[in-house]
Amino acid sequence: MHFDDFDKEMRKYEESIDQYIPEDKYIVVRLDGRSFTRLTKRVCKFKVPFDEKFRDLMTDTVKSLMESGFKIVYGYTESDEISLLFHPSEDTFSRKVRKINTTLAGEASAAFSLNIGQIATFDSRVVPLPDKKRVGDYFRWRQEDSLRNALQGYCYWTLRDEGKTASQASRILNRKGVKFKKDLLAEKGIDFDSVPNWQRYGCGIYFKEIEREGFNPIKNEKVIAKRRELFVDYEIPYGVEYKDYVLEFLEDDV
Ligand SMILES: Nc1nc2c(ncn2[C@@H]2O[C@H](COP(=O)(O)OP(=O)(O)OP(=O)(O)O)[C@@H](O)[C@H]2O)c(=O)[nH]1
Ligand SMILES: [Mg+2]
Repeated sequence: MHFDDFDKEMRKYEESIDQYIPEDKYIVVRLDGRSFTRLTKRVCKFKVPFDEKFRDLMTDTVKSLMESGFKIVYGYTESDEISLLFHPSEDTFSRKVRKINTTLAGEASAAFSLNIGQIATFDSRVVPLPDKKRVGDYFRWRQEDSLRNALQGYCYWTLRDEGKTASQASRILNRKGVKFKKDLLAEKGIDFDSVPNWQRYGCGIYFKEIEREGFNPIKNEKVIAKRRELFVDYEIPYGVEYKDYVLEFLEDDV
């Protein structure tokens, strides 16, 4: 059989489960560290419940992803997960799900592994969203997840610090609401509403236009050069305001 025919015949199997994100859907991609409970507790012994070194590894990974060639206008990270918002005009790989997922999971795993000095991997899923309202809801959802995790983490580690075993601490917190948990922390002198913003709400990463002073040796004069630099926001707004904050990035001129 001629190779071209053979190629066509075989490729149809490879392409049989390919999916594409329609042009009228917004693209968000979420990546999550694989078995990071083990990595953060046993392998690297990061501080609990939060460690700035771990946070910086995550924000550096988001920066690598935002510079990897896709039109990503906003990145968000909390715990071991990353969410990326694509510009509506994104058409890399014809918006093929397989290519987007595998490329970004590969980039994130490589960047994080190089920075930490050992193998660490991320999974990736594309989340197609129907409209701006849902884009806003998506990011508010992940922010609520961050807030819930932070409160749980503070309570759990406070109980562990005072000598409770893992199962005792989990039992005490099982099915308890926000008020119970905040009161528990208050009794131990921790005002949960005052813990650092990034721990409760996560970090936002976006491009900022920076003006840098340069020198033109031909004209022998100072020049102002504009360039886009990635900026990490550790003080992102919460709730409805966060939604407006995120949606503005969709208006970015890429
Ligand atoms: N010590 C420490 N751990 C952290 C920090 N941020 C996130 N983690 C841990 O990262 C883990 C993330 O949880 P998951 O993604 O649900 O669990 P996982 O073990 O990665 O499991 P899979 O994602 O299903 O592979 C949790 O155990 C968190 O406690 C941090 O700043 N310090
Ligand atoms: Mg994980």
